[in-house]
Amino acid sequence: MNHRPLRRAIALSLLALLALAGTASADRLFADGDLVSPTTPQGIKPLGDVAAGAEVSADIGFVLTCVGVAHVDAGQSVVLTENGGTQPADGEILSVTTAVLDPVPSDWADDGAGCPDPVPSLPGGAVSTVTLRAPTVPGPHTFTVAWARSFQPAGNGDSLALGPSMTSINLTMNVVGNIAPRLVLPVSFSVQGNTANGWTADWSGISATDPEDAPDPVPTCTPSTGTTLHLGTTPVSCSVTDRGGLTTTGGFDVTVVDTTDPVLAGVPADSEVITSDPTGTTLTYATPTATDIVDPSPDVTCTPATDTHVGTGTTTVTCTATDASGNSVEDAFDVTVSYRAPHTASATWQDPIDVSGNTFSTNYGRTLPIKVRLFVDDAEVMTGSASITVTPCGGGTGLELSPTSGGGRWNASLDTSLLVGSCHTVTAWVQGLEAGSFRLELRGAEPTRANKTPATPSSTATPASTSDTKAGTATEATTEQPGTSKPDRSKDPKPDKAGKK
Ligand SMILES: [Ca+2]
Ligand SMILES: [Ca+2]
Ligand SMILES: [Ca+2]
Repeated sequence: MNHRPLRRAIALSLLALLALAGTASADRLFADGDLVSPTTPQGIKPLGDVAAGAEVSADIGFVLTCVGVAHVDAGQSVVLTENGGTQPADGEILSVTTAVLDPVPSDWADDGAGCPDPVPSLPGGAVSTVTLRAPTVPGPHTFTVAWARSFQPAGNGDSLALGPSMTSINLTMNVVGNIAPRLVLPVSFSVQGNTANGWTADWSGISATDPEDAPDPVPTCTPSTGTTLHLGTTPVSCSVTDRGGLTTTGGFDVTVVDTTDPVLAGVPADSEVITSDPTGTTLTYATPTATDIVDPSPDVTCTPATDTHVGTGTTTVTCTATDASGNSVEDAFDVTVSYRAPHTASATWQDPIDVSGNTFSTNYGRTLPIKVRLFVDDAEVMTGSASITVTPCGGGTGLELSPTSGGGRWNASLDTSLLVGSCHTVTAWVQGLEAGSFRLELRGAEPTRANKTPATPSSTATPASTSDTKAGTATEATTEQPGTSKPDRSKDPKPDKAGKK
């Protein structure tokens, strides 16, 4: 830029100062008009240290001083508008706003008249905002900003009202080199786990500032945001680099903890079990499950465990879920075991079967009527399921007869000619229980004669191994369910136990 305006501005500023020194000399030396100058002392505005290339603004105020014999008219305002200036290499005057000074009061000097004593001056009451971009070269720099003057409204002799002086200012600054960005990091902290195996890293609170960069540079951290930090302490390293290439690093520790209990689910309700085993029963239950925010598979243990034999009475089963951090939760349920005696069945064989010594003998080939009374828990049974099986004493294929009830007993007919061999066991069954049996010996039978096709082949419904079963009683080995109908024990008569061994 040319240096002439600047030099002239300085010169005129000095003249203005002289003018302010005394009315007499001003009147004598200048027939010029009033003076508009910045309020800043000596026309210099120091801006201090400024980052290289940074934008910096300053508000400039003005004062109107009465000089000479040409004046701003009463009621007129002076309007100051941007009018160039000079800037150091690599710097720039970005903007200068317009300032409209307060109107001149009625007691200001009239055109053609000298200024009164003391010389009046008028603070402008308006400011012009100057925005500069600092050079990038470090060191002291000076900008000069000038304003053009005009009047609002137009008045008398406006071209002479302000004389030849310029309204300008020098702005000085000291450019410092690029300043490193500043990281905004948290101090080391502990946090509750919020996901499986740890805590999801969230660095949304981490930022950086930089005096030169707009917007501010964005820091990055390792591990990155979104990473799962496992239980324990993880060091986090962050860095940020500004557009000038300066990097700032920092770090902090994150300690992830889990102090939250797991949650048990599926704990069985209290229950009651009836058993025919006087020593109790075997506990059977589904082990509960557990979930936990951090531990994907917390341990679950229950005491006593399922498949444990427990006695009669109430057993409290306590289940505990424990996560990997040792947090645990407990729940319990009761199992009440009651003993109930097993069912027993008995049979009373009737004429013509004469069981003496548990053996009945008859001639081979005879069709033998079998009549039997059946009892369960001493109560006579006349309906439901009953059967009679006939099996060879030495084992092998036998017969099954389906008796029908009638005449106060169960009746079946056994054609002994269908039997192979001379010795058989005849067994009566009721409600799945073995009620009684006797040994049938067939006189005249051929122990080794060829097999005959049985009139009624044994079916799969035939209870197994009847030959080794004690006659007269049977027990249910399995646990009963509550509500099983029980025989009416009040019914008479008491059965004859002849069929029992
Ligand atoms: Ca005038
Ligand atoms: Ca910087
Ligand atoms: Ca937990």
